[in-house]
Amino acid sequence: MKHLRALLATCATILCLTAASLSTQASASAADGTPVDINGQLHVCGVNLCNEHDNPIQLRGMSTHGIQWFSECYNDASLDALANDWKSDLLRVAMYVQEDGYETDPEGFTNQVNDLVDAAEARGLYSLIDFHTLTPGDPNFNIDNAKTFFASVAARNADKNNVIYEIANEPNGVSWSAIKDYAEQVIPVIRAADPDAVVIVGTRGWSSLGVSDGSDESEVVNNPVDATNLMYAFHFYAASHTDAYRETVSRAASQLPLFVTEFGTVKATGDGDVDQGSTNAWLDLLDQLKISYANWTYSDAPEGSAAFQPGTCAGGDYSSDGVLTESGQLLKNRISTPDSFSTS
Ligand code: IDC
Repeated sequence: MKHLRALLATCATILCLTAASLSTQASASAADGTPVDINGQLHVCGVNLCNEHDNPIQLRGMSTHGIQWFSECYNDASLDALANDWKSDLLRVAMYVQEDGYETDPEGFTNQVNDLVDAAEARGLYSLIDFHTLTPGDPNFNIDNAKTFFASVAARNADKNNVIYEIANEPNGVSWSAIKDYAEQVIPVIRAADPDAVVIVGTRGWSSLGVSDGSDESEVVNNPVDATNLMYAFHFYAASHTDAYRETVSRAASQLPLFVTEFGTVKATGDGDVDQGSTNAWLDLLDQLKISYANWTYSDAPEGSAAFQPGTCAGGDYSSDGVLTESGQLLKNRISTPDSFSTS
């Protein structure tokens, strides 16, 4: 009996080794390099985000909080933890325009964004440059700032292969056609400097594809932005946005390239209790559809959506389990599982 068990165990090991060696021919893991090493320059292929091998991929990562408030949280130690402990693929750099953001110091904020792009690149992470418009909700209010900012960051980062541009965080109180007009003015500015980068545009109703305004994805499907290599942002907060929003994403995902550039585990206020059930339902759906995501926030803000306990950034230890909130623990568990990037 003992021998039989040993024999079975040996067979299982052989099968397992065979399966492992087969799978390494087709997919790459962390052992083969960083997310940027493995995937290189990204592009949109059909409704997916594809790597340089033309295979659909999903990037999983974290968003900064507003960099005008939480710059203390973004440094070598925190970004090492994001790359090495969390095994994140992505850092979203949330640069607010209002609320003491870009408009108060264009040069300073542009430099801060570029420094974070470099820090992500040094660790093999993609960086999402988020022009974080929020209030007012019409992105056209900021169009001159958007053109100046994107002309600058696109020229400066054109030769890098880790940059994705998000041109409007959450349009609200504005029609889809006004958002589309904005996109069709800002995208050519980016393309003139950095022709091959993926661009993401926000959608109506706080990037809900219109659902939070009583509409749905059809307004985009029927009147898409006139640009290639473009994705549409979808945002959700798991305790506020549940089945109807998941159904929209399930439907829309076969028609539009979607990227969840921001989501929270809590209510849309960014605070309150973590909704584990809804968050896991969302992340299972995004995994299944290979939709990339960034979680709000990689910060120690005193609110339920933050990944770290208040005071963590001043302390400088980002790795102990004790520094994580419930939201941070959930996201670290989800993000640190192996990627399945296909390289063949
Ligand atoms: C919230 C922050 C909060 C800040 C507020 C106003 O968590 O600390 O006071 O913005 O700037 C979004 C926005 C994002 C919000 C977040 C939570 O993109 O800026 O952050 N949220 O309310 N959309 C839906 C939720």
